[in-house]
Amino acid sequence: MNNSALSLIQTAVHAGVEVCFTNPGTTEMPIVAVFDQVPGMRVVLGLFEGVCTGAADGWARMTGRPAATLLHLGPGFANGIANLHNARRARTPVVNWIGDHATYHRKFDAPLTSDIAALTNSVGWTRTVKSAHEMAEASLAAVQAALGPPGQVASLIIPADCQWEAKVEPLYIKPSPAFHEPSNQAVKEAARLLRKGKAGILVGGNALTESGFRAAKRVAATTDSKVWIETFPSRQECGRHMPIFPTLPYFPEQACKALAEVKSLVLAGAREPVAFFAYPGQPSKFVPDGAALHMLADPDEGVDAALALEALAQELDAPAIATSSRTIQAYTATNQALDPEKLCRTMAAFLPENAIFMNEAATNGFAWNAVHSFNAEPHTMLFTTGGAIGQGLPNALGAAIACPDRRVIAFQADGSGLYTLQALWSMARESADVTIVVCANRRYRILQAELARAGIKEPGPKAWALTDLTRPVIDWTELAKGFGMPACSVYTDGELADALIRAFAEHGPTLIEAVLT
Ligand SMILES: Cc1ncc(C[n+]2csc(CCOP(=O)(O)OP(=O)(O)O)c2C)c(N)n1
Repeated sequence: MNNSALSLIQTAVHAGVEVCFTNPGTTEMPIVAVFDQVPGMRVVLGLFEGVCTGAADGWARMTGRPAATLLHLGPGFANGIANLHNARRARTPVVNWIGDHATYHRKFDAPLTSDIAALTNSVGWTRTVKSAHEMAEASLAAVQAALGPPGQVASLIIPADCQWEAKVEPLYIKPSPAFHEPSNQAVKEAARLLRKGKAGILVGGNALTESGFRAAKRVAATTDSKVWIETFPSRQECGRHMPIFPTLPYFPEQACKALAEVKSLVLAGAREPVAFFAYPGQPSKFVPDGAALHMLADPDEGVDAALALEALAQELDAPAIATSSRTIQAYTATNQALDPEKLCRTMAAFLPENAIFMNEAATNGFAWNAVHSFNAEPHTMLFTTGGAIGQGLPNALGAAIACPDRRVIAFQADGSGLYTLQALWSMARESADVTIVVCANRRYRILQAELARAGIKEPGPKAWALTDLTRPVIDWTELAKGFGMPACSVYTDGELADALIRAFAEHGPTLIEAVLT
């Protein structure tokens, strides 16, 4: 086969795209047919499009380069939108190839015809390929658009005839994901505000690296200011070697309280902090009226926020601070029933060095960010950035394929995990080194908390039923085995510790259902 579909893939491979997560159909067959001709492109089948998009996001978060998805017209793309929303909010580079009906076939309005661009536009950059001749150039343009900076979701809509027609020469160009340097003026203004005192720094985005955190610590020590980490980071370096900073709380009353005293807030890789949701009588914005907000490094402009913090430390003549790692305390199990605290403590004690920790544990994971991640071996944390649940398992799959030499842990709330459960099958098929710990509290606990916050002391049976995951109880071990991976259930911290030790000693995926009381 020597057609334009081949140019699409060859150009993408040269541009740094090494993997395609796909659930294809007839309109993508020319692309499917040429994959075997391109050795540099790995293909991974996802059994639901949300798995493909979430995996592409996870791969890109770990490599800084886009992965591709190959999806089937509007309905296939629509199935993957929630995780593309998360990718958009995380500014992750993702390239979607979406097959469409042949150009001459569209006017017949066959059953799968729809307005694909209306969907793709909602998550980022879109281009519809008009002819086979533009395929190589369009392929490169999509990768370039995805890389930004800032990173974004880039979708190419590719009619089937544009795939099967004559080959055009591929382009051999590798764009690089260079971030912009911070402006001198922004650095100087940040220094001026911080010197005035009663200031805070909100770090986020690409500031959450070791160098970014260390620079933030120097700045904070020199100016006596406080540092918070944004509530929903995309990727954060964590561990016992990192300075300890609090995450800005999720609930508005707590976040407002945290920021109540600041006279100015410097934003490094983070946007102005606002409430996730509005609540009656609660403010949408967290920074007190009259306080100054200053953008040191705008995440939407693709500025290197870690570099900006280093420049700020230099501007302030902030002395270097000796780095020291905290010692991990010897672990003793209580052998009591698991709760979120015992769960996180045990996970931290056994986390392998250099692990990737996908945290979609929801209410079970709050204590991870607040306390336990600082007392674990160095690791990279990924987080559900856009609030659309169902990112965790696919992200873990993508991260494992991106970094085969690192152990991936999917710390997974049960309700959220059920959105994209088919990721288990792809993990098993790809022998991905993922250890999944399902926090089986058998409820949508956050929604029960929201009902209580809304003042509903005794929810009616219908309202309660909408937050309850019993009746029937979900059998996670059978589900995992059905998708082709070993699994067990644990009820105490001691059992969890044993299961983790066993899982980390093996290659390939394992699921541990941690049953919470
Ligand atoms: C795509 C999507 N659908 C629905 C929601 C609303 N939602 C937020 S949290 C949640 C349930 C979370 O339950 P679980 O994952 O079990 O975590 P827990 O609250 O029990 O800790 C739901 C349904 C959402 N955020 N995203």
